[in-house]
Amino acid sequence: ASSHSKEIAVIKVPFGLAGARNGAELAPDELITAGLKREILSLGYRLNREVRVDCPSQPASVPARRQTGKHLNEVQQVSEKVCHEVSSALHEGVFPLVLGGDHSVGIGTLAGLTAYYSNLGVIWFDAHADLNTEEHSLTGNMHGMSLAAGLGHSTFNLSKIKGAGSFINPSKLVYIGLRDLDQYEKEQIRALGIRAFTMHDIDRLGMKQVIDQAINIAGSGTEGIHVSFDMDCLDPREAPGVGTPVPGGLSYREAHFAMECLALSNHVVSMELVEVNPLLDQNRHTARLGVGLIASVLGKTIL
Ligand code: NNH
Ligand code: MN
Ligand code: MN
Ligand code: MN
Repeated sequence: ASSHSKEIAVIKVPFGLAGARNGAELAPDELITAGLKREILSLGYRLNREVRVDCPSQPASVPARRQTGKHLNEVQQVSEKVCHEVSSALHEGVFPLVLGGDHSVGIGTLAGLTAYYSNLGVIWFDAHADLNTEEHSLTGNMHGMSLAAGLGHSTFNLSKIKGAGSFINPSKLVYIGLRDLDQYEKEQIRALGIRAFTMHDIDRLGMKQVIDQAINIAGSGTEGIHVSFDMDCLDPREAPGVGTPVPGGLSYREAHFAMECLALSNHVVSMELVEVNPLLDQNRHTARLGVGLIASVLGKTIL
């Protein structure tokens, strides 16, 4: 599967229990309402299927101890279902497009990708690094632990998910848009040597240099690039409808330009878009921006 395979599986994951506030569970429907399917079809893709993963909306029990991550059981259930849907699509040659949900959905996406790929590049667009473990997280929110799970650092990690393959290689992981890191996450990025393009780097180098280098790192010597797109990488003026807005983010054109370059690279094999929060949005603005960015990754051009 790659972005030139013209079949897409839209995998909707209405799960918001692992975020900082309610609302992300409403995003898959909001993205559909904002015109996602129309965009996909007008780009010449076939909608192979549209799956809605059944997600718990009320915790089955009192939240688990903070040290185990809040709502661990629910996150685990959702991760296994998402893993199954993503790996099924890949095995059929269909491009998986995962619609979160909060970013804990990314654990299941990575699990499903590693079921199929053993050498995957990942570009993680985010204001945050999502590298916390249960022990180091200051909030206990598992949307801040997705990459720790993907790399195998947290107790709940890919090895606990039925069907997942091996962990993500940190040397093939690239961040874009970071600006709000916990101390432990800073230490981890340094210790692991992860390429991290912070907002400072984007200001200094410009998005063209940043995305070219990111594609080079994640796309050379790998089977392809997975794009994990947390909408809070954008500036809150562009994307107000996210659970944890942080000032000083990507502009509209920086984000679109990065997506357009990814499309031109022909290396993208899957995408997820997470953390849209319709309850905090203004006139569906953030959802519509998310749809536009997905269209750009799938090859929409201005001319
Ligand atoms: N680092 C913080 C935490 O662990 C914030 C994470 N919030 C996110 N991540 N939105 O992308 O809770
Ligand atoms: Mn995130
Ligand atoms: Mn984030
Ligand atoms: Mn190449």
